[in-house]
Amino acid sequence: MTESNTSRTLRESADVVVLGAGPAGLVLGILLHTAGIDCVILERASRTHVQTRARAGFLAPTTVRILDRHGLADGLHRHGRRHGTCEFRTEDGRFRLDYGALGHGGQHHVYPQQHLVTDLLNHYLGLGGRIRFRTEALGVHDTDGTRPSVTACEPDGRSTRWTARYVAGCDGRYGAARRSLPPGSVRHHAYDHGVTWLGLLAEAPASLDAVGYAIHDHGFAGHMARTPEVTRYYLQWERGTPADAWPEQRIWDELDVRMRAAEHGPLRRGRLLERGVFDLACDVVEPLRHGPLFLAGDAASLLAPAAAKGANLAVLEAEILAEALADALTRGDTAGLDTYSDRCLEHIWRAQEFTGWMTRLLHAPPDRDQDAGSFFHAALRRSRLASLRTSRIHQDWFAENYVGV
Ligand code: RFL
Repeated sequence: MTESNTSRTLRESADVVVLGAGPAGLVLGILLHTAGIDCVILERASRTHVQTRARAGFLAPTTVRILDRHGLADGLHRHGRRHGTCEFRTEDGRFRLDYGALGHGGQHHVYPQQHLVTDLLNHYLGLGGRIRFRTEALGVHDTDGTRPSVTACEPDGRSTRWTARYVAGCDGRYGAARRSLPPGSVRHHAYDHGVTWLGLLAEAPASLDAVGYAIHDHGFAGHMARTPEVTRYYLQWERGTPADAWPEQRIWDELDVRMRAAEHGPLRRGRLLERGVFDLACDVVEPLRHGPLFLAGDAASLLAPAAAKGANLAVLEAEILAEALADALTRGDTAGLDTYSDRCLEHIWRAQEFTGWMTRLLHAPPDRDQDAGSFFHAALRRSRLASLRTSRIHQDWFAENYVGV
């Protein structure tokens, strides 16, 4: 509701102001709106940008259950594909794990994040949900009191001050929510795995019917299906090298080498639609709350994409937070808000642990011949893989963690 309107600052209010329209913010917005809570989503990017930003693709069974529970999984069931196999390629040959038949028998659904975001957005708008695109939150204020506010920059350059009962920071690692946490109010645990990846989207069908993880002296290479026409590839990349440093031909040749295409079959090549360089770094904010400001998704914790956990955690946290906010606003029961951080951190640390384990499994330290320590770590990695290849108990553990959040 607009409270007053001056030429300089527009004043508005909502019970919950949600920052960011990624998976976390949209699921949260839908569940709050459905519970009759007055909320608004402020999103920095345009609608087109939000609906076309390619990122995740592997959704865990828990995520699908949550989306099913709230009637949000129609598109996913119609167009997504089930997936339950991964293949490791190393100097010792290759082996496959049918993780969908191991552990608790969980499979992924492969459904590109931008399609999920489009479905969520359409659902939210269909409910009459309020969202402001191209509106950047600049800061969250008054978080030491009970009436926080958010300053935001509108598409026309004017600023708005939103007052709220609660603010949900779902605006990622570099968003306004994190920036607005007063110094010393939370702990920030950051860790850099020391590895950089070049992420690629290729206009080409998948080259194998499995997630491919290739470990090579040149570095890691990965293959993940997205849609029948588009496949994601990864190349371990020298830190500091720009994404466009290599021509397409060289990238495909290097993927061939690392994925050992000569031995195991050719890769289906296609135009590279997108390239992005990112460091395998991770962090956790603890607790995920400062007064009436709550963090969810990448704003709460960033995970390296080695184990495909980020979007899954974002959806899980959004559901937990929505329930807690609805209890607080409709019944005055704040117990859920008080335990929100601890409940989510349990899942986050478990996901961080497995992601760290995957990262150490997939990356041979460079220059291993020159450095005794590097040789030692490479030998540990090889032994870890041998255990995964041969031990059913290890495989069950892997499967449970690989699809779980
Ligand atoms: P998002 O999706 O980043 O959305 C945040 C939104 O906030 C907006 N925003 C702001 N809005 C207003 N004011 C501000 N000041 C703002 N600052 C930012 C942004 O425009 C954006 O729209 O965060 P969310 O919702 O927390 O979701 C997290 C996931 O997007 C992320 O964890 C995953 O993409 C990670 N990830 C994967 N996760 C999986 O579960 N499975 C996967 O297969 C998987 N593959 C991946 C991935 C991440 C990747 N990247 C980004 C390196 C593959 C890749 C390549």
